Amino acid sequence: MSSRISLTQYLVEQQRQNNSIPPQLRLLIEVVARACKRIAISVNKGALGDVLGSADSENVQGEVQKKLDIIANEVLIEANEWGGHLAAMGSEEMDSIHLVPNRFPQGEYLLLFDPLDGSSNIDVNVSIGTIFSVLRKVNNHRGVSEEDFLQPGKQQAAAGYCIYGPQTTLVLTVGDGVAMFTLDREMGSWVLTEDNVRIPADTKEFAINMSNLRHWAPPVKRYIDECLAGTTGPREKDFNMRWIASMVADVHRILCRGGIFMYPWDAREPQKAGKLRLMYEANPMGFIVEQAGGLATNGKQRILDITPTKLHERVAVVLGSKNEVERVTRYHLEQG
Ligand code: AHM
Ligand code: MG
Repeated sequence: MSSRISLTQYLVEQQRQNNSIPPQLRLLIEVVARACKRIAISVNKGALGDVLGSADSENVQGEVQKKLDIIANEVLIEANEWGGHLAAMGSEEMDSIHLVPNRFPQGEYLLLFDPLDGSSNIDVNVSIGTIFSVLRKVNNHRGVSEEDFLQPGKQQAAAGYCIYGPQTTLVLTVGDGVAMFTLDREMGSWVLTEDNVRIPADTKEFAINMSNLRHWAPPVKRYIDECLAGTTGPREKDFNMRWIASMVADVHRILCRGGIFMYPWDAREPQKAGKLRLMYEANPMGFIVEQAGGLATNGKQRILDITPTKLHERVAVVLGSKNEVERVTRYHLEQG
């Protein structure tokens, strides 16, 4: 008999051992994981399932929605609204929050997600993913508003992502380390394949969209210039570059073997934000990376300390191997 344990077993054991998972949170995570299985089926079908290409719509950020963005969003809503564990949901693909309908019991958690991250990769058969973040509803009255969601990332009760790649893998933290579960398609179950994931503190690999180089701020330019200078430069080593254009896939590589990921703000954005969204991209990824021993900042400040002012707020992101993120952050702070 195999000694591998399932997601359900893992969650029950966590609940028993250190009480880090109340029953409603356990149910929530299982439901999200089940929704990810359904999304994986659509992703895998591709052209055969008529799920590729764009829909005739735009999301709140003015991006053209892909069919799979919409399908994944619907799957997550449908799976989560009736279970009694949630009060409301927020999504990259919805302008405002989605309340649990009155006909269902209201739970004590808030769920945020990017249903299909890396949308530009859908049609070209490159890894994509689902990212999610779980907050507690801190007020006790029945109503929920967007304000209830505006909590700093350090208050997340759980976070995770599912990567649809050569394997389908669910990565999860409930604030007690990071665990990875691989989908066993024949059995239809999530199997624990890596526990206590740790990101090495040092790395020789960076991930950034180099085509934006001319727009970067000086600290980012300095960091990348030094990496590119190789063995004769100040870093005295050669660096390698990877850019998948799916944050989920880039972060997954960093969790598996270290590295630094950056999506900095650049001169085209007077707001000094970035491309990525704080509440359903940077916060969950920041939580996971920190739980694996890495760091996540916006260049100057820890991402998990930022109090959001709106649901779709954007943020600059620097995350991954501790010593490299510290270096980039130092360069920003030195610059003032
Ligand atoms: P999406 O949520 O619309 O897919 O956009 C976010 C994605 C990230 O996954 C990725 O890191 C980034 O956008 C890629 O951006 P670029 O097209 O500049 O390479
Ligand atoms: Mg995204």
